[in-house]
Amino acid sequence: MTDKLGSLLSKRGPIKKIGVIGMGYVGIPAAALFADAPEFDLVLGFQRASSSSGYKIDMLNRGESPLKGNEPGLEELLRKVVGAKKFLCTSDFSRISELDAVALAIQTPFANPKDLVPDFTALNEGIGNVGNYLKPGMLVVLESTITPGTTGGMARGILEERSDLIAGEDFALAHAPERVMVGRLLRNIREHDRIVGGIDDASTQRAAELYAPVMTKGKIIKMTATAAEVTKTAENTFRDLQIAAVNQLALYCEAMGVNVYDVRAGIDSLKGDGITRAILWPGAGVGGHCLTKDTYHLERGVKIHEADLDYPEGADSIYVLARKVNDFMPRHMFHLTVKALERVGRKPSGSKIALLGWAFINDSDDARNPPSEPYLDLLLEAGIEVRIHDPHVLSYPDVEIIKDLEEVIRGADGIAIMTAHKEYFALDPVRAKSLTGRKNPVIVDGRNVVEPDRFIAKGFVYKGIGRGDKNEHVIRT
Ligand code: SAJ
Repeated sequence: MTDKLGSLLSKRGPIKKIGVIGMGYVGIPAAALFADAPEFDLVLGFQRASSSSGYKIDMLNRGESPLKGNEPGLEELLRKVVGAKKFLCTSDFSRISELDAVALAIQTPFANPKDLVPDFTALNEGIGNVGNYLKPGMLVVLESTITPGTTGGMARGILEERSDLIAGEDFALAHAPERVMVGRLLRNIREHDRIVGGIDDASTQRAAELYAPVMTKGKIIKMTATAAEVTKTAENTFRDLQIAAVNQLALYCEAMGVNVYDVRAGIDSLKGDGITRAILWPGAGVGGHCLTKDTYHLERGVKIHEADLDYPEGADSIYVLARKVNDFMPRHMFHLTVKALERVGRKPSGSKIALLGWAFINDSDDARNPPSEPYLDLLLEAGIEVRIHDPHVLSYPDVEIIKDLEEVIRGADGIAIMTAHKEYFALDPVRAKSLTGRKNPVIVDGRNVVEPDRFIAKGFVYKGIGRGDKNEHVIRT
């Protein structure tokens, strides 16, 4: 820390005016909570007035949430902070110059995971906008999940080049990654511990000052900017790895005629001193905006330091392998579907499948990178006619989502469950069978939603991920 930054920050005093760039699943709840904190006077939410997302500006300034799906407490909080004139959404980026702190919450997808090439277009534009209006003594925080090294590298470079100011001397710079999940955005920000990593101690301290007022249960965990970037990408990579481990176990259990859920319960039973067991749930795939890409951010981060990496000669990264296993699960669902149809003498071509669940996660409308999409592509390639049901997802490009579950099942040769929406746990084998009009309809369960015996008893041909104990059952005629 240079004394210069320290004195600039103390001269500026406590953070009062905040900006949040990117009005999405991360930026909107963050801005609303900052605005609701008595410590802060005003929060500006910055949104480009683009044709695709400009509509959000007026909605937010009416106190309405443009986020789809149920987000407990968010709409009320927005109405409150807009009503109190503590939150305003604008596309006028020049107002950044009047702020004490700016947080960037912009999507960081991968253009090409294979070559580890991220698409930082939107992020760079956001950082550039901050750089254009940056003033001495301001704090810039990156909440987006980014490749380790980005805060002190690319982001710092753009900010310094645009502002002619020096990070760590004239302004503070930090990474404080988001840890939110749809359906509980506000609670996650309030209750999860917050990783805060500055390019220097003053930046870390200033960023901690920004987040402390919005946290109820969570505590601030301080570290360097790069350690914070690794923490975020690694925590999602580890979750993806844990899911891949149980997905691989599920494939093994199918091959060995064993029920993975018995095995899982067995493994999970070993508890006690020093034994932590986080065995997750197998399923039809891993979707969403986070686990599908954060591994590649971590891999890209270490690639930059490749020269110093000591790793088994010629061995693949277990993290990338985990991605491959999880990306394989929709194809495994396809293989199970074809095998089930073959058991009733049906060729894939010309068969009809009712695909249940388009959202990437249960009881949500979030359809970012849904595992159902690669599954659908494989079904269509095989000449299978598909009707899709999802109780929450309203629309999706080039895909028709039908709200009437019975209409989707009517006349189908089989049912495939891709998302564990609670509605599907009530699926009735008698009603479903009569809707299909088939003597032996098939059901392929990608989320262990149905009780196999209830369906097998009614003449269904059952296949389930990890259900080696049932997948070759005797067909009841
Ligand atoms: N999934 C499984 N088996 C499991 C858990 C999940 O197949 O046991 C699948 C889900 O069906 C879904 C995908 O994985 O398709 C992702 O599910 P998720 O529960 O990880 O949901 P995300 O991606 O929204 O949330 C993750 C969380 N990360 C961690 O818990 C380490 C969340 O805390 C992060 O805030 C979020 O990523 C993010 O934004 O990074």
